[in-house]
Order: sequence, then C-alpha cells, then structure tokens
Amino acid sequence: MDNRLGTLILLAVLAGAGCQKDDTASARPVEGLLAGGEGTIFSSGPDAYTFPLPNLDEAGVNEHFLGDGAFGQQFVTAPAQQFGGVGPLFNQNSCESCHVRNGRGTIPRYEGDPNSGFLLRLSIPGQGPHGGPKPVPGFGGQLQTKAIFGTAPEGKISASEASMIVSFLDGSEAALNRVTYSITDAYTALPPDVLISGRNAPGVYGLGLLEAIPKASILALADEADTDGDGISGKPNWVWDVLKQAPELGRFGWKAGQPTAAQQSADAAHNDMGLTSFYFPDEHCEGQSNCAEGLQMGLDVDEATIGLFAFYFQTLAVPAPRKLDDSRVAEGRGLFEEAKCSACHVPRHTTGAHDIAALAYQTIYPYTDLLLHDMGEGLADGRPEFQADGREWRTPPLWGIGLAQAANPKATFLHDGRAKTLEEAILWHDGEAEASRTYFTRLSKVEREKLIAFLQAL
Ligand code: HEC
Ligand code: HEC
Ligand SMILES: [Ca+2]
Ligand SMILES: [Ca+2]
Ligand SMILES: [Ca+2]
Repeated sequence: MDNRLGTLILLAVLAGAGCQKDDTASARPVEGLLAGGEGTIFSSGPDAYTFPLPNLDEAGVNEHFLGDGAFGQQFVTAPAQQFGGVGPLFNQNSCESCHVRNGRGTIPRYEGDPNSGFLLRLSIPGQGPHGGPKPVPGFGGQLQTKAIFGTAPEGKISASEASMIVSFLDGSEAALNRVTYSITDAYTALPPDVLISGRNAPGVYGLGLLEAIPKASILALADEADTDGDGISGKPNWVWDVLKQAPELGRFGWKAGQPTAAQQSADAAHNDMGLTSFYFPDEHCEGQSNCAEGLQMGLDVDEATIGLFAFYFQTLAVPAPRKLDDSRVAEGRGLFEEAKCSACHVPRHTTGAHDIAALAYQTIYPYTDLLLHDMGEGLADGRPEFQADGREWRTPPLWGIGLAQAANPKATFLHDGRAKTLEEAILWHDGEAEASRTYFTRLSKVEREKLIAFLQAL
C-alpha cells in the first residue's frame, strides 16, 4: 500500500461508520451486510479487497502492512542482498502479480503470455507422496513458464477454444467457451499420460475468517453418501499437513489442496516463485541441467517471511455487500435459495477460536461449505488432488464476487477462468449442481437478472 496514511484515515472513518451501536431493532443492518462480521469493510472501488480487518489491533495493523510489502515484493535472482532467490524455475516473481489487487488473476491472452495469474498443475495417473498428485518426471507438479538466466523454462501454455450453445426455457441462448490447455516448447518430452489442470489465481481476501471456521462445522455439512437424498454430497478433502506430518482438512485452492494459510503461502512461494523455505527446503529443479547453480546459500525466505505472507491475506477484510435491501436484489436472493445454490454456497458460518483474535467468534457470510463437489464432465480436469477426484472442486466463496472486475477489469470466473460472466459460471454447473443449473435455465430473463443482481451485490 503506497498511501498508508490515507488508508488509515479512511479506515478510521469507515470504522466509525460501521460500528455505531444502535438500540432500535429497525436500525439493524439487513442480514448478511456484515459479510466478514467485525472484519467487514465498506468499500466498493478497485481497492475493495486491499484493506486490513477493521477490528485488528495496532500491532496487527503494523504486521499487516509489513505483510503487504512482502506480498507486493518482486523477488530477484540470487545472489542478492535482499529478496533474492526467485527461481531457477518460476511463474511470476511476486504474489501480487498474479493476485491482482488481491483479487483474481488474468488468464493468458495468447501463447506464452508473460503477464498472467494462471498456471498449469501437472501430474501423472496414480498417487504421489502422502496420497497427493503423482509428480511428472522432469516437471514435478506444476509447469513453470519462466526461469532465471541459464535455465530453460519448462514450457509454454497454449490454448484452443471450442464454443457451445446453451438454451434457456424462454428461448434465449448463451454461448459458453471451453478452453483446452496444452503445453508447447516443453524443454524435454512430456509423458503421453500427463494430466493437466488449468488454475486461475483466486481472490485472497477474507481467508483468515475461512481458516477460523471450526473443522467440526465444515465436517457437519459433509454428506458423502448423500444420505439425505438431495443429490448433493459435499466431501472433505484430507490433505497433507507438512508441519504436523499428518493429514488435515484442506481449505485453500480450487480443490482445497492446502490445509493452512502458512502452508498455502509456503507452497505458493515454492511452486509459483521458486522460493525455498523451511516447509519446502529444496528447489524443484526436477532434474533440469544447470538448475541448481547460482542459488543462494540456505533458504530463500525465512520463517518470518512465510508468516508475513500468510498474516497479510489472513487479515484482509471482506467488502460489505451493496444494495441488499434493493427489491430486485432481495428477490434475487430468494431465487438463490429456491435454486438450492445455498446447498453448497452455504451463506452463513460462525468462526471459532483463532490465534489472530480479530478472526475469532465472528458471524460471517462467505457462501461456501469448503467441501468438494462433483461438478460434472464439463468442468472436470481429470486430475486428482488428494481425496478430490478429476470431477470434484471446492465450493468457492461468493462474498465480494460482485467486485471482481472492479479489482481486476480482466477478471473471469471458475477454476480456469473460462467464464467471462457470472451467468456463464452458473451455466457451467453440472453434476451435483445440475438441478440448480436447470432451475436457472427455466427462469425468465427478468428473474435470471435478479439472481445475477444478487451475486453482483455480494
Ligand atoms: C503464478 C501466479 C501466482 C503467484 C505468483 C502466486 N499465486 Fe497464489 N494462487 C495462484 C493460483 C493459480 C491459485 C489456485 C491454486 C490451486 O487451486 O491449486 C492460488 C491460490 C492462492 C491462495 C488460496 C486462495 C483460496 O481462495 O483458496 C492463496 C491464499 C494464495 N494463492 C496466496 C499467494 C501468496 C501468499 C503468494 C506469494 C507468496 C502467491 N499466492 C503467489 C496463483 C499465484
Ligand atoms: C453442488 C454444489 C453447488 C451448487 C448447488 C452450486 N454451486 Fe456454484 N460452484 C460450486 C463449485 C464447486 C464451483 C467451482 C467450480 C469450478 O471452478 O470449476 C462453483 C462456482 C460458482 C461460481 C463462480 C465462483 C468463482 O469464484 O469463480 C458462481 C458465481 C457460482 N458458483 C454461483 C452459483 C449459483 C448462483 C448457484 C445456484 C444457481 C450455484 N452456484 C450452485 C458448487 C455449487
Ligand atoms: Ca530459489
Ligand atoms: Ca515444474
Ligand atoms: Ca445430500
């Protein structure tokens, strides 16, 4: 944040506005307005995802701004006095270059586009260490499209598009574009059975609050065998916790492949930027010649830096919904319930204890169950990740989604960013969400617009 003083003043004003104690019931905010509980911020501009939790104490605010610096830091080639160690293989050299203004990344617009927040996860069939994806010999678990001088990038991302038409009951139509990703200019041959999963960078605000939802509350929503027969069978992803050396509930990433904010940070530093840490002490050279040369002694980033990355996004505030009391939005909210969107995008949660006191015991409205769902063949990537099979994805939170294109005008939706609009995102829903999608396609145009208006208000 360049203009720290300005931000603090703004926060003071907003905190004053948001925390007024009112004694009349009629003055109570409409349900869900405080999307992040006391961690809600009233901002709807391009910077809406960039504010610290308003209920953070002074020491926390200071640490948050140090974390902001780390998140925006462009790491350089070792040896360097500071912030060295990027690569040898990497995708981008700062967190922020993918998570634009803490929102979504931009998908590649042409082959080899260097300015994208999109990456390809790779594996081969079977299970790797601790039940995770099985690394591709010579490539590991991710395609790094950049490299430091003297090392070859692993390859380029290339895309081919096919379009299909969806019809609504009222006779109108929408076109959906499906992009198939492949790898060109690979530095060495890829095995023929390589599994490729395209992932766009999601927003990173409000994640501390998601981390603070008690595990028991999430597991209580799971219904793997669909015993209540509603066609929806949320399933937890049990992933490997590197610090505990034990399985833990996955929460972060499009398939909930990471259990904690700290491990998510260390994994991003390692895979996306080529930064080693106490979590992942080895460069992921995957046998490339030259790859281990020119690196700095010891680890690229220390434990404190991993902690700062994590603290930063753990303590990012959630923007408040807008116009929730507008009648169209309110009706859209009713349709969201009617269409059973809320069976997966569970509106309300209460957080439990957390090391960061500001995150604890908050009533929040993230619209997710953090569980995996079979989303059908159209969204399938065919690449398993721990318990998540090739058709399963974690329900993404919908809070703040209406501001996605304010933060990044090129923002798109779904795991690989294939949906240019919220309507397209809904139309891709299938599998367990088939009934919801069908409900949506049978609505009139006016009703569909109301449902979208509700999403835009979040
Ligand atoms: C090359 C682009 C890129 C860079 C650089 C990058 N990320 Fe990400 N980030 C992604 C993608 C893509 C995902 C989704 C990964 C998945 O689903 O497996 C992601 C996921 C995340 C998530 C999980 C969000 C959620 O909703 O579950 C967090 C948190 C995160 N990144 C933080 C960071 C931090 C911290 C850094 C810097 C140390 C960083 N990222 C660097 C692309 C990037
Ligand atoms: C069976 C569970 C389920 C139901 C029901 C469901 N969703 Fe989803 N939703 C998901 C999952 C999982 C994804 C992520 C899919 C992907 O990225 O491939 C998703 C993605 C989305 C996205 C894009 C989010 C983003 O961050 O890009 C929107 C918007 C959305 N859903 C809205 C809705 C609406 C509106 C309904 C009701 C009409 C609905 N969903 C019903 C599970 C569900
Ligand atoms: Ca390195
Ligand atoms: Ca790799
Ligand atoms: Ca069920």
